[in-house]
Amino acid sequence: MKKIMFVGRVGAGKTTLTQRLRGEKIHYYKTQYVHYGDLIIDTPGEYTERANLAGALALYAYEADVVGFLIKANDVYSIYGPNITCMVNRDVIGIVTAIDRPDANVEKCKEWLRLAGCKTIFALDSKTGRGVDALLEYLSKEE
Ligand SMILES: Nc1nc2c(ncn2[C@@H]2O[C@H](COP(=O)(O)OP(=O)(O)OP(=O)(O)O)[C@@H](O)[C@H]2O)c(=O)[nH]1
Ligand SMILES: [Mg+2]
Repeated sequence: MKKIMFVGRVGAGKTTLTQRLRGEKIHYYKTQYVHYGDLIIDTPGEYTERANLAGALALYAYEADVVGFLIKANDVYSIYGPNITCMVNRDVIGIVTAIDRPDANVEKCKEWLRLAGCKTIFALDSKTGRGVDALLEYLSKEE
């Protein structure tokens, strides 16, 4: 299995996806510090949003095989700058979460992730589980 680090703004769905991938009961928990697990590194959204905390993410990225940029499907803007993936020295994949919400705009989010530089993008819903298998399959493939 690849080790993945999740980044994304507050509420993007990093912790909910972590719970889903681990087969845990889904419950709301505000991430307050970096949760460093065996295969998943879950980070607080503030680390992605605040420049003075973002440096910590670079260090944790060294410990991961792949970094996942998350955007929630009903988000109204993207925090990822154009081609920002080239700043990460690991593979970066895009993940659109909450695709089963009635106000989801999945294609818009995929476009934001493509602009950020993500070549591989998954679209899923951690609550219903739709699309999660494709991500699991990607993570379980050794390269
Ligand atoms: N319907 C739906 N709701 C989701 C999904 N992912 C997250 N949510 C909801 O969005 C809210 C925030 O999700 P979190 O997983 O805590 O977000 P986070 O990215 O970990 O946020 P921080 O820890 O604050 O950085 C919660 O109420 C979740 O239930 C999803 O795939 N589908
Ligand atoms: Mg969280």
